[in-house]
Amino acid sequence: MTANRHVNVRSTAEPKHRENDVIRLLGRQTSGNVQKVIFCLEELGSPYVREDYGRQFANTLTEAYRKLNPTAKVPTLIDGELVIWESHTILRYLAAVHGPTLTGATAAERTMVERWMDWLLGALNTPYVAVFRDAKKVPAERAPDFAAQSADLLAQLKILDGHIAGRDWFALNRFTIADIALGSIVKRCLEFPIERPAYSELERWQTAIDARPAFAVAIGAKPSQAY
Ligand SMILES: N[C@@H](CCC(=O)N[C@@H](CS)C(=O)NCC(=O)O)C(=O)O
Repeated sequence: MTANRHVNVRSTAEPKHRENDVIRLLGRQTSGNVQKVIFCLEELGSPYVREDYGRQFANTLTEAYRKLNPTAKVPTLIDGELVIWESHTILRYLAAVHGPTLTGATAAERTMVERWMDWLLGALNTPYVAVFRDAKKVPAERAPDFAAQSADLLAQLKILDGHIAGRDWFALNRFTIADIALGSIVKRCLEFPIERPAYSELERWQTAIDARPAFAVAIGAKPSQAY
C-alpha cells in the first residue's frame, strides 16, 4: 500500500531530468527555431544529440511524434523524462537549469531578457516568415501583401537597430538567451534580397554573433564537437 502510494506520487510528479541523460534535440538543422536551440546548447557545452525531424524528413506528422509535440513542429527537446516544445520555452529551460548567466538572476532581470524573445515571436516573426517565404520568388509569384510585410519587417528591424545602438547585447549588458533567440532570425532578415536601409548598429551586433563558434555550429557552418 505504502509502496503503491509512493509509485503514484512519483508518476504524477514533475518530469525529471537525470544527470546522465544526454539531451535529445529533434529538428532539422535548416530550421531557424532549431538553430536557436543548437546555438544555446553549444554555448552551454552541454552534451546532446540532434536527430533530423521535420520538412523533408517527413516524420513529424506521425502519432509517435505528435505524442511528443502536438503541434507537429520542430524543435522538440527531450531531457530525461521531460519533453519540451516551443523554441523559446526550451531556451528559458536550458538557461534556468544549465546556464543561469544566460538569463536574468531576478524576475525583474528576466523581463529584460524575455521581452525581446516575446517580441520576436509576437512582432518580428510574422513579417520575417512572410519575407522568408517569398523574397526569392519573382514579384508575380509573391503573396499580395509582400510589400506590406516587407515594410513591416523593416519597421521591426529599425526597432532592433535603435535598441542595440550603444549596447553590445540586447539585455543586461551581457550575452543572454535574448541574443540567442534573435541571432539566426536577424541574420536571415539582414540577408534577404530586398531593398533596405543600412542598420549599422544591428549589423555590428550581428557581426559579434557571427563570430561566436556556437553560432557557426547552429547555422551549419561548422560541425559540432558535442556529438
Ligand atoms: N513557435 C514555434 C514555431 C515552430 C515552427 O514553426 N517550426 C517550423 C520550422 S522553423 C516547422 O516545424 N516547420 C515544419 C517542418 O519543418 O516540418 C517555435 O518557436 O518552436
